[in-house]
Amino acid sequence: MRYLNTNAKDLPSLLRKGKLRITVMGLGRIGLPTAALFANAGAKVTGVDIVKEVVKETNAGRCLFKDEPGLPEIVRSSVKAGALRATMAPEEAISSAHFAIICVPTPVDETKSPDYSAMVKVSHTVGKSLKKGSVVVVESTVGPGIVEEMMLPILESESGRKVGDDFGLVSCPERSDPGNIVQNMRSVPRIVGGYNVESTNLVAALYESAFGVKTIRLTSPKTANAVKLTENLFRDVNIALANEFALLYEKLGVDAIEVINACATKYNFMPHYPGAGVGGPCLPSNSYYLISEGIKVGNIPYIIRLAREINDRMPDHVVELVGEALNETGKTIRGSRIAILGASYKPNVKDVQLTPVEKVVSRLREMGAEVELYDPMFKGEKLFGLSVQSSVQKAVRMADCVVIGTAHSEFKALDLRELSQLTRAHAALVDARNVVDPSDAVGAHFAFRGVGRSGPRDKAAR
Ligand code: SAJ
Repeated sequence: MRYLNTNAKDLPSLLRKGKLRITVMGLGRIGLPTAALFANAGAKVTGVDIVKEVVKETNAGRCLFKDEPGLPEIVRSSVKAGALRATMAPEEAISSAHFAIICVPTPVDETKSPDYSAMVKVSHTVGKSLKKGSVVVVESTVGPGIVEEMMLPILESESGRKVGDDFGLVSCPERSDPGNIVQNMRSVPRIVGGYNVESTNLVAALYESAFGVKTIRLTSPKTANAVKLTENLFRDVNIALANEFALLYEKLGVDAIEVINACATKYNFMPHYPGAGVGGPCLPSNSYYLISEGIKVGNIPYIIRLAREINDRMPDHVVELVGEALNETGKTIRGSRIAILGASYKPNVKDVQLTPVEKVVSRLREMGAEVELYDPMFKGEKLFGLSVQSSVQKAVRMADCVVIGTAHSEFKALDLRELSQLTRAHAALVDARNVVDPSDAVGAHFAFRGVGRSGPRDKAAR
């Protein structure tokens, strides 16, 4: 079947001549950069989103993700050049597209089951207007088999067309690090697994020529989706192992960070670090895609499930450390004023999706603490029912305890002696993200605790 009446060899020139029409479904933190980079590469791109504000801002050349280096400029220039436009009306955009690229969210619901409702909805929408010869590309992260077993039948029944014969279907999962997405999209090799070889080769040629990246061609969408989950769950499980070492070594009086840094000198040790837990739109949910597929075939992935439990318990451990540190100063959590520095789920991004810090804040408030919050990405905004302070200094004023929840770059330059002048005397300091040097904290007369740190001790033991 010759999709698009062309082949992988001729596709790059079609792109350069501006003859390629691409429609991106979902203009979120993955969809918008995907659309903008294709437009930047010469394609005529239409972005479809259900949120009016997103469509309006995009058509005005503005980008909501200001924390994504390089993205605002590419969006502005692509819209100005007429290569990128956004709409809430999908029909025309899909029926005229050579490629329909799906970038809608796949969260988990409160029972930790994958919520594929957006995938089902977009499959119906795309199916209804699917043009003969076009190719559907799935970038969203889903369980292995969801593309073949859930999306494909909908696309066929809605379009009345046959996959393989009339249209292509390919998984090309996004592999971009929020906070570094544009650079990642232009450098990290892409995984491409199609319903057949022709569609796989075509989509591989598309990403190679538009993004300048290498591609790994795989035998099926199911395999491509398994790759995406395997790399994310590998990370989640290794973070859980680091957290388990931290909990154990704290009790044994060994500094887990010192241990991990030393292990990292060995060629086959990939360091992961303990902390307040695992947040974000990806890792806390991705495990459940595989767990649910495993349950369907009677195979429970125990390590993956246990890793989730360990990582999900880390916020409570941070609260335990706050209690311990305050006790050392003769205080308790109840009635104490606690300043939390950092709300985002990871450094230097403006994103609190499933951030462990929210659990820490609500737990401390439940226990009767007065909580102040500061995050450089959210100055002056409301988060977790609190007003985010405008500066570290304002947040820590007269605090009994300071907690570092996110390793934002700004906190790496914290002057702990200055900080101790602003807090109550001999306050507590809990580092949940390995930001400060324990001896500097002790040197500044803080009662110090850190995740994986074995309590206050002198320089020699660091
Ligand atoms: N974290 C730790 N210890 C570590 C590393 C991370 O506690 O050693 C925590 C972070 O603080 C954060 C969470 O884990 O709360 C996730 O951090 P992350 O760096 O994995 O960031 P994500 O979730 O934004 O991005 C991940 C990346 N996946 C991998 O590196 C395998 C990214 O490449 C994916 O594209 C992204 O998921 C995704 O979209 O799936």
